[in-house]
Amino acid sequence: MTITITAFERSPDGGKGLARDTRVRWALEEVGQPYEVRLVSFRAMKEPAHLALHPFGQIPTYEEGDLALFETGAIVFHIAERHAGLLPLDANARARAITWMFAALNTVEPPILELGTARLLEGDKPWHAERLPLVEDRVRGRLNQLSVRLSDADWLEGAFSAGDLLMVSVLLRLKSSGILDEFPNLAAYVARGEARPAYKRAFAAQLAVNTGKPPTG
Ligand code: GTB
Repeated sequence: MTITITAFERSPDGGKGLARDTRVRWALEEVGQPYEVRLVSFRAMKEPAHLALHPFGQIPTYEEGDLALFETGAIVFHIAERHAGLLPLDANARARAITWMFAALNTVEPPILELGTARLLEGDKPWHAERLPLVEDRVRGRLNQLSVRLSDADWLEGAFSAGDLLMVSVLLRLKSSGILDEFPNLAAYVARGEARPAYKRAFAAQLAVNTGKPPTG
């Protein structure tokens, strides 16, 4: 059955791979599932046809036969459940990998998103200079805890899993901030994720959309 996802017709990041379709592309590449992409404009995302797929008018969505999903966590989980390669077979190891998926989205991503909001949308506010260091320190606090737990391991729970896929995707958003480099083991962890052939294919595919040039390599 054909898998179709949605992505920005033109991503505000110009192809840096930070929009959330990249996570879904990456998961599909890891498990070797071909997929099609329907590109949507910001206006189309708020129209009834797209709202029927995604109640919040966002990307990405995932369609496969009768099934339509939204929320990257749910989509990556669905892909990982249906195809080998993203979740361990051992029941306890699988539960721990799933725990890391939730941790990435519920515990690590929120302060990172808050930092993005503070930087991008609050720069003109009179309290911006006072608030920004507080928000940055909240991110540092989380990264410090994650860094301690990862220690010198390659991945969070044994072999690479959907938990790592989401955690690396979340941390990638920090690359331009310099904060990630304060935690060398996390910077190396993210680099390991980016070096995976499946990530490279996913990144190239979204870049091609945003540059109008076909993927190379
Ligand atoms: N919780 C949802 C999920 O995980 O799927 C969040 C989905 C979401 O935020 N989608 C964004 C969207 O559709 C795109 S990814 N926004 C349009 C809207 O809400 O109207 C967020 C995103 C956008 C842009 C950049 N960027 O340019 O760097 C990075 C991330």
